[in-house]
Amino acid sequence: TYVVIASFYETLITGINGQDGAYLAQNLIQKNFKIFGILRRGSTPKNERLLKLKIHNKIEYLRCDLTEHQTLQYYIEKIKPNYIYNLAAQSFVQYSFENPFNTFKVNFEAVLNILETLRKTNLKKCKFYQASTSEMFGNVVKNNNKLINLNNRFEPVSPYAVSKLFSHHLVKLYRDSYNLYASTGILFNHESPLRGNEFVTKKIVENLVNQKFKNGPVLQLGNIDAARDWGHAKDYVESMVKIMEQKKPDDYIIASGKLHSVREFFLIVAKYLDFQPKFIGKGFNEICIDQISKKVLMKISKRYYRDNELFNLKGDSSIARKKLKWKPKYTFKKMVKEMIDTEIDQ
Ligand code: G4F
Repeated sequence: TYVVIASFYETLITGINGQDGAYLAQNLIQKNFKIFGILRRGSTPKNERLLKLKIHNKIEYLRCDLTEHQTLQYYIEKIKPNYIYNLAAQSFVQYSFENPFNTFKVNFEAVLNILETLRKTNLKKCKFYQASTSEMFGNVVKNNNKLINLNNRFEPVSPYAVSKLFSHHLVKLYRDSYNLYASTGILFNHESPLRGNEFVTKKIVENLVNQKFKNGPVLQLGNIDAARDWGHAKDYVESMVKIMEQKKPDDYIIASGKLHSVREFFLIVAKYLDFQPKFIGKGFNEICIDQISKKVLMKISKRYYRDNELFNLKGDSSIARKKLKWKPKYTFKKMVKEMIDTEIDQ
């Protein structure tokens, strides 16, 4: 007699073509999960990151606007997924100041939509993961020797952070009121070669590689003394998987616990590319020149300054490390090097 063992679990990922969605799909495909990916409606499917990882034809695509309740409910009832990872978001903080309506629609309504569907269809076996964010804490910790933990208050300072906090509370509400398995990962910044170039790390890498090899234009940055706790997206999606393996739903902080400034990030990239960077001037007049070619590499632009900046966003992930046995494989330096090497090879 043979025992048939199901070799995969049905998993629905929203935002599958984002940096995290693509790495998560790759991670779960390796573990033999069956992946359904929600893509926005449009004439051509946007799946370039999935193509880069060569997993584009291992995914079943569903076309749906996440704020359309009926379509989403139809898909969820049809697939009856074991897992739903909600990674779709308007995730660019600066844009959220310019378009708070759109930010709220995607970042809040979609979550409500999924949770309501799970409640109404009574799909109790389905585990739900919500991508929460360190941005929800704002500038709550002023002392830069201190790490942010779950006992700190939330003090969001951007429309993006407020929308994410709304959803974070919504997840807890559904977990406590309806007994749904709904967890969150409060992830600090995480980067990779798949990062979109509106974010500062990828913007710097892409620009300096272009300046080095293609005579590209001068880099324009905002506040280069802002600092972030930067990890690697591949490590962070592994934490999502571990969060969903837990018996009970909960909230976890995922972070490296180390802070690096944008200036420091820029310097590492410039030096790796054999520039000899030197900063001259102050404030909005500060520039960086390459001492070999005397070319201006970077200048400051007011355009990229935020209405409200965060200064000490550094997280304490000790609970995740202990309970989930999560341990990042990448160091900061290794991550930056991978981003530059990949950019050069493209
Ligand atoms: O790369 P960023 O745009 O990322 P930000 O705002 O920290 O948000 C990212 O991480 C969050 C997790 O904590 C996520 F929730 C969010 O969705 C996103 O993934 O900016 C990083 C820092 C900021 O302090 C910004 O002011 O870099 C500073 N910066 C300086 N010049 C710049 C620039 N940021 C961008 N995007 N472009 C600049 O020219």
